Amino acid sequence: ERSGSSFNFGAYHRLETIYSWMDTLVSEYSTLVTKLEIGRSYENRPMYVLKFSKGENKPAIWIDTGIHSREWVSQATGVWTANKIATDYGRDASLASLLDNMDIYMLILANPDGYDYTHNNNRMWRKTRSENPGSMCRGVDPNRNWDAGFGGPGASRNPCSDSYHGPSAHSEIEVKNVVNFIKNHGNFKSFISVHAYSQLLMYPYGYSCKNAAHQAELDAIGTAAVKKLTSLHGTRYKVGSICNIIYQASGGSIDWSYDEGIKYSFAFELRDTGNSGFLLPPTQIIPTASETWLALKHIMEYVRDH
Ligand code: ING
Ligand code: ZN
Repeated sequence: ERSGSSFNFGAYHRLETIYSWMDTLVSEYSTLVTKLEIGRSYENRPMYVLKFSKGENKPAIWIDTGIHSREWVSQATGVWTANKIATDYGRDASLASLLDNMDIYMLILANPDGYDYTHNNNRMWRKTRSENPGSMCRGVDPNRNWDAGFGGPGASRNPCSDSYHGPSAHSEIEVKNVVNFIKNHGNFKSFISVHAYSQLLMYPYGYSCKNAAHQAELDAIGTAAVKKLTSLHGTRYKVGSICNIIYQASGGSIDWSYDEGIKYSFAFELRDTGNSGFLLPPTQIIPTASETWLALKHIMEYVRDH
């Protein structure tokens, strides 16, 4: 049976359901999609990356969703997007040309322990689930833990805080697994991290309000991407650097990827602007994913052509 007909993309799913859907997708589209385990989480859950590739190792695009576990529309958008790439490959010429030139890697559950915890214990959990010696509070903010202005403004040294940066850069195994994978691969051209909510498309920096070297180019790409996003349902987005359009935040993933030389580093904040916040109704999953896809495709096509 086709994976698309048996899986409800307009619902939020548990970790086990998403993991078994991945196997269905891989078996349905085995000439395009493979599943790689990049390591295990703190609680020993596998971290799976879906690789979309036609042949030898090409320059690549990275997309992660769900680094913050409570931002459920992010993981759901990841699932929808992976299915979209697989099903559209044979019928969308521009996607075919994209995959003739580049590989796409998607980490849909970037924080598997946290995601499980949001289903079984606390819907509002954001961080990892690692133990903090000397504290009763668990978890590190996995988007304050990267080696990019680590421990600077916009992160907390309090283990009980939702923005706790952790004891050292890459202390979180979930972050370290991605760092190792990106470095070993060595040919990522774009790094895209998907959060919710606020309706923003952002580029570096977050650890400082200084301009990135490619600020003008990144802003132009982001503005064009958001124009396409808005064209579908009228959803309005703002574009800018993290520091300028939300807040100063150190140790974020796209600052790390950018400073590693991955020029096309972006972070999305998906729907909405706070009405439902993290509890976005499932009826909005497919509209959110569909409009986001137009922006993602714009960025990926730009990267292919530059
Ligand atoms: N927002 C992001 C956060 O980690 C962000 C914003 C993105 C900061 C990229 C730094 C880098 O705070 C949410 N909603 O998590
Ligand atoms: Zn987030």
